[in-house]
Amino acid sequence: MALKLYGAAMSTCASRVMFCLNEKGVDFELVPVNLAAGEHKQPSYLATKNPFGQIPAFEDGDLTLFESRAVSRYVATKYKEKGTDLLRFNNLKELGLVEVWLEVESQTFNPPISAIVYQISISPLFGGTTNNQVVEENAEKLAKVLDVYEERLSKSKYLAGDFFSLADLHHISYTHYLMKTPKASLITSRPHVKAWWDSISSRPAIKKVTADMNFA
Ligand code: GS8
Repeated sequence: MALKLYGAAMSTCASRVMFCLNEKGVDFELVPVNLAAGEHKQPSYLATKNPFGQIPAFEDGDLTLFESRAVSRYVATKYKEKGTDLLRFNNLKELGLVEVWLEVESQTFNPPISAIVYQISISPLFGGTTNNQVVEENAEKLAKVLDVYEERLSKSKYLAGDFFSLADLHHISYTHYLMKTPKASLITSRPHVKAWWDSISSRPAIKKVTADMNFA
């Protein structure tokens, strides 16, 4: 039975899962969820897809999952022998480092970058305005995080080592949208971070998804 991903092509969280499915070379069906129509808040969606009323949700036969990072780890684990080796199960040290940078992405990188992207690009879509103070506060936080990345990426090509992993992949969704804002300079002003971004964003499996990631 085909894997099903409930979401939208432009969604940061759904795209995170699509990057992973593509890197693994696994077929799936993207089932559109109309956020504007509130489909994700309907009782049947809450009862059978994601009780928190968000996208994405994922179905593998009779198993339903949500939380994009958990779904991508499931996919990377289930298809560990297929496509790109995203979790490095054959090398415990490498796996340990992948785990570290997966956590850094969700705990340290994601909060400031998602706040910036939300303020500049998402809030205006829903009739809101951009709070520049929130943007600047989070840009300052993200700059400090990226200083650590710059140092790390001066020692290895990717975050967990000289191999592309799920840790790098998890960064792509929000960075893709940040690069469309004036705050792209946070990335481009750091040579090692920029080289890393150029490398991970130009992978064919990634470009297949980012081609459809536009808010406008
Ligand atoms: C966050 C899901 C989320 O924020 C994950 O899956 O990683 N931690 C979760 N989904 C957003 C769209 S993100 O592109 C969403 O569904 N927003 C609508 C809403 O919350 O009502």
